[in-house]
Amino acid sequence: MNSRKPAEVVKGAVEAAAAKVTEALTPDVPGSPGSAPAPLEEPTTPVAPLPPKDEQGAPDTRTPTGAETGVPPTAKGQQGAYLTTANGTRLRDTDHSLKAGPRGPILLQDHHFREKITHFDHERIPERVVHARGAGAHGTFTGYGSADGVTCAGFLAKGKETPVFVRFSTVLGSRGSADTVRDTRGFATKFYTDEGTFDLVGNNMPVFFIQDAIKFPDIIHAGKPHPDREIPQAQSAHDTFWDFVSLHTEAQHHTIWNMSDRGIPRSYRTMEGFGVHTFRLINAANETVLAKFHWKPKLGVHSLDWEEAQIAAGMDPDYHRRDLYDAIEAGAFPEWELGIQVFPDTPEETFAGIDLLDPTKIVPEELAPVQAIGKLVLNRTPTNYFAEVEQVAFHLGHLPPGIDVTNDPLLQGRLFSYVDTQLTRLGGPNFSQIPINRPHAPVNDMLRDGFHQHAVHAGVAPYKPNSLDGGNPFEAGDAEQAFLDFPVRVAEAPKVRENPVSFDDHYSQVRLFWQSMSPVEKEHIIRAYTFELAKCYEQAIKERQLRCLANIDPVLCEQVATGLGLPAPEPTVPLVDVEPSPALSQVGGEWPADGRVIGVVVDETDMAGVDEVRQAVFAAGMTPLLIAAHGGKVGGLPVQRTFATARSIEFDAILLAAAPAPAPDALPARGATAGAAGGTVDPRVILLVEEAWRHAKAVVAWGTGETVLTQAGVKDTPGVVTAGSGPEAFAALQPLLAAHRAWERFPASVA
Ligand code: HDE
Repeated sequence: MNSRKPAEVVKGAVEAAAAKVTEALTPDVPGSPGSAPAPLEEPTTPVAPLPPKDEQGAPDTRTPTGAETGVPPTAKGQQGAYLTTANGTRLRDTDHSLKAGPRGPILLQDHHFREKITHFDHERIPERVVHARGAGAHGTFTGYGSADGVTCAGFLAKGKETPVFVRFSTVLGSRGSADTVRDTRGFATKFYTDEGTFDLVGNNMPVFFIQDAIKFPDIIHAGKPHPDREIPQAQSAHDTFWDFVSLHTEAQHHTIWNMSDRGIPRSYRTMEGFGVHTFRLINAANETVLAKFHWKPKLGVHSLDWEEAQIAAGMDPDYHRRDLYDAIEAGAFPEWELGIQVFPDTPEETFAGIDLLDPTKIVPEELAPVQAIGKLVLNRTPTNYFAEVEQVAFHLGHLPPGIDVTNDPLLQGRLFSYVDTQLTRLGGPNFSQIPINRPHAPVNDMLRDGFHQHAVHAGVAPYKPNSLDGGNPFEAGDAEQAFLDFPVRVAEAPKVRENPVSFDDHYSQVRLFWQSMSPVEKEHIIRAYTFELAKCYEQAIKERQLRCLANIDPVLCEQVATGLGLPAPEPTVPLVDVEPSPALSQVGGEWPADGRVIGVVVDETDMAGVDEVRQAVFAAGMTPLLIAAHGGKVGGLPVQRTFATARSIEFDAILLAAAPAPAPDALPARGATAGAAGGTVDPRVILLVEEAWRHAKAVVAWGTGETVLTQAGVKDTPGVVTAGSGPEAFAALQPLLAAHRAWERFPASVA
């Protein structure tokens, strides 16, 4: 019998298995499903369970009330080699139910059958009513100390490291919907701080559709599929959405963000994040400022092309989830800086005439710069999606000392909604005891019992005042870092159901957004409105939204009206002069290319050059995927994609090392893209290059690869380059990747 403590035994087994696996692994491209290669034949000898993959993390090992357990984080799942019942009895057979003879019937006595099927029958929990589709990762937040003057929150102190879990999501779609749909993205961060958990539950857009939380069911019912046929899934391009936003004009600002390229991010790694609301920060001297939170991605803000997003929704519906996990696995850890815009805490709660409590308004960065206060690095993927990503529960009321809420009516309503929704979704009031939600600060509440209670509470007096438990737990004061509900003065006013007058301006900032866009971004916005409205059935809804567009900008309105075949109406509100905010545009600038994916088209030609390129791409922190006529190896190098399986959306750029002749499977009967194009190059390679070109991606050829450019008709166009060798081709590619897209390929029609 092993006399060591169970935790030590588990630790030993896990570490021994991990050492074995690390020896065996020589990873090149990310995406391997397990931590060790699978053998061809079914294993027959029990072994200790394999450890998680190198890049996988899991919730910290804490008790339900926040104390460290000392168990290694890898000791999460099931640790033994033998199959057991849920209660630990070893099982002989799980493939045959217990029957009265080989031909049945099944006996009611079969407790293993009943346990297995019953548990399976209850595997699902209700998906989130919004933000159902998501992906999450673990990481670390490091404070810069630069916020010390405005908040006493300890996790922002210089050099202080805090574990975090982040969940990104779409809003409208169901759990199984595609990642790349046009929508707002959630960006929710759980900081496990020493002073209690802080949840910053933001989006990738800085404004919201509504100014009052009471209207949340209205906007969501309008955006979700129609209740009769339950279509369309995860789309805003339908009558009920446009019916609502055209009638409810405070939604117009958020709507233009959705219609812009921000609605189709390239990656979660290339999204900004926003806390949206204004928060109140409190420093050690009990002085306050108002502040808005921003996440700034290290890689810059980049988006997909609309056609690319549509192809991805079919070819790889998990596009963003895969990108996040592959990047972490490849060591290209996603990074953001947390920043704040700071405003004086005045009784009016305005800044430069902008009402800070109106969640449909931004404060342009040119008026109040974003000051960096810390850095977030995501460096661990989940070990188990359900346990971590599905069960994580965020709540705006999870605030540490030094950060307080304001009276923004949207924020106030959210403070109610998040706990309320978890009661149903996670089946009771004890969801903060689920491993991913366990705080890292000690918990001494007087909340007791309830469904799924995991804590074994000691003591007899969960009430105050008491003398039986020595008076514990005691209330804390300033000296013990207690949370302070800042005593904000509330103006004397009647109890009413109405908004402040300042909330009535629904258009000036929409115009500001439009005017801050570069010409190509404006073209994309025109395209998006035209597409979405053309998908509406009701003429009246299209006409009504055109009236809204007339109040934003006459050019925008005219262009969309032309596409819809309708007259452009006149504005009904004065078109105010606005100062554009260049920070809102994502075009221009140069950005690191970490974790980008480069497709390299090869045949047997110049495989030495291909190998050099492959090494250089890895060394630059990117992933090369070789694309060839068949799988296996070409010229001794492993092939990741074939002409039949590759699609342009997987690659940020294409390198052409060769002009491969049509492969044996280039047959129209095998697929619509495989038909003979009449040229000397495989038709799927031509399609790959044509699509990459349409999506403004860089295409670089060397050697015979140049023939592909000629046959695809893209030679000598912006962002398409020929080079003398593989290494020269990669050198030519790098500045093109830094600029993200070659938009100059497509001159814009609007200024
Ligand atoms: Fe949410 N929101 N929300 N929301 N929200 C939820 O909570 C709600 C709003 C956001 O990855 C729900 O646990 C109301 C703004 C994110 O788990 C629910 C209102 C912003 C996530 C809810 C808003 C957000 C949610 C559904 C109007 C950006 C996903 C499941 C006042 C600042 C969190 C859940 C995750 C999720 C309510 C508006 C962000 C129903 C009532 C504004 C990122 O409680």
